[in-house]
Amino acid sequence: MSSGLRVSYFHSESVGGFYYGRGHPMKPPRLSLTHALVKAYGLDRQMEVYSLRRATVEEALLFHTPEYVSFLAELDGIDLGSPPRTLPPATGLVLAPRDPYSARLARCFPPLGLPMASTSRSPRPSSLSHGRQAGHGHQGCLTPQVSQQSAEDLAAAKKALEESMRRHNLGHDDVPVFDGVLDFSLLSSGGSIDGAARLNAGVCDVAINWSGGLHHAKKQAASGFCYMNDIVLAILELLKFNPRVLYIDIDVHHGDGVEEAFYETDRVMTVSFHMYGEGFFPGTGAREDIGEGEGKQHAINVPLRAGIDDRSYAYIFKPVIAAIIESYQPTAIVLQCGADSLGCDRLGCFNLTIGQHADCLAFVKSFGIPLLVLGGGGYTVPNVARLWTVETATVLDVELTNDVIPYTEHFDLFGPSFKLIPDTHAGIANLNTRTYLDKMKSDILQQLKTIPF
Ligand code: TV7
Ligand code: CA
Ligand code: ZN
Repeated sequence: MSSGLRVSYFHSESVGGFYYGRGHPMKPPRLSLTHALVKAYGLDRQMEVYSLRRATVEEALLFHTPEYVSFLAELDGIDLGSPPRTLPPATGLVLAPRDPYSARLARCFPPLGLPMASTSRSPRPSSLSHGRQAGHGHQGCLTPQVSQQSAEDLAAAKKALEESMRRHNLGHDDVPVFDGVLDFSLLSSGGSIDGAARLNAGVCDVAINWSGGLHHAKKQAASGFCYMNDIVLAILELLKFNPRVLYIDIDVHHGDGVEEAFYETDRVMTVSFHMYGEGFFPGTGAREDIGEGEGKQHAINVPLRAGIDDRSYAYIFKPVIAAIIESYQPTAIVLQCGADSLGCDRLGCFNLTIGQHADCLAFVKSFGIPLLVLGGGGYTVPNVARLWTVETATVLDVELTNDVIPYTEHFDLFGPSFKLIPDTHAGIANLNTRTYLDKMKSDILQQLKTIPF
């Protein structure tokens, strides 16, 4: 029935309780939905299930700057959403509404003991920077100290805050400062780092963290729904024991944050398949971007056009990945499984089925190299849960039949088909011609030949 592969899987219910704000396409409850389905199929009994540990600030600092992390901490320690504010109304900043799930989350957040960001000269009482304490309400009213502040001081503080927000690309629609944003990021990162550590220790063959895969975060800036780059942190952990790590990204968006982090090293090869052109986010990942310095030829970009279907995707994915593994000989692989490359995704414009997406994972797994499997994008929520459940089964070599899904408390969300594998075929034209794909394939094989291995 199952392969005997040792699989470590990371999940905590708390991660599904975060809320990016009204109308935001990134919906953490998809992680709870995925886990509910994984359990309903009994997959949790065939692997080791671990809670997400919060990455420590020290771990985060292996990639992110102290200034950025302490700014996130500072923001997360302030109850930005509930008036009366201890800060002047931050006009022009997008603040997420109160998290409806927050009451369910026990958030005990210890003081960070980090130097505060430059905005620490703002007139807030310093106790605010120590974050929320479980069981305490939000700090409601203005302290006398604050109410005595002059208008100029408040204006200066506001300006400093806005300046920091801008510098770290925070607070606009894509990357709102929501309640618990640092907590969410540390949990996601902790799962990916621990997965990497278990692979390093040789105590599992595959590690899975569906709450990871947040590939856009930069060392000192948020981007594209991502605040902390769990993938970079996990790869840094893998690099403690692995001479060469291969990163493969099948999210519909370019894996820019991971590519950038390792652009100048030959110890990590990054490969991203993504929609490219027509102003599609983030706009990077041209075929010509191949790495620099020591890292030259070690970034591989596979820019694709809208509407790519199963056949075209497999046609480019399999030979390219096989050639990369053959020539680079990675000792560990990280696969970002963003579900927004499925057909019918709310943000994506590819046309993959769940079957093909999972086949990519099966293909990568078939090389028998220690593998860290991560989540990522995915905006048609029930399909994200379906895909990552099927992919968890794929890792375990368990075949799930395409029947009505088992009953869970979320059953109603899986309508109208209620099937495990619904038709995700979008009526969108495949603009990737055979000629285009052939040229790209031969370009990439050529790129690999120029690397002296
Ligand atoms: C890994 N596309 C992340 C993918 C990040 C994509 C974008 C939105 C979007 C944001 C919203 C929203 C949205 C319907 C979609 C140029 C802009 C255009 C914000 C409206 N609805 C991952 C990021 C991408 C936020 N950003 O790879 C709140 O779409 O295209 C852009 C940038 C400026 C900002 N505006 C969009 O999958 C996890 N954002 C509704 C509410
Ligand atoms: Ca990608
Ligand atoms: Zn994406």
